[in-house]
Amino acid sequence: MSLHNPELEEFTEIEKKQELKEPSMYKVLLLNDDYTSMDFVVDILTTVFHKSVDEAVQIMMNVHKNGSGLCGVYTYEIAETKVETVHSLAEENGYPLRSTMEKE
Ligand code: TYC
Repeated sequence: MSLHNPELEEFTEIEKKQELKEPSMYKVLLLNDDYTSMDFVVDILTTVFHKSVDEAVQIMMNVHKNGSGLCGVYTYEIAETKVETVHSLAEENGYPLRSTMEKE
């Protein structure tokens, strides 16, 4: 079936090329807000993003001053899971903290 369908042949060629490439990488960013406590953001950065306390404080202050900041760069599924984890922990703790992902 597929051998005589030129559209499908082209599609499988593109797929083959994509499989040979390195995976696309995604930045995970934290966004500032006026209500999430600084301590909670530092906890998120140490537990979800595995930063040292010093680095977590630096990133948190950068987000606080500049509106957003980089937490890490991951493959699509890992980045998506980090964003979801930040949102569930924030909701469980009553904070509006938001996180987003951006293709590099
Ligand atoms: N702006 C918050 C405050 O003053 C702290 C904060 C930092 C919130 C980083 C979110 O991603 C954030 N309590």
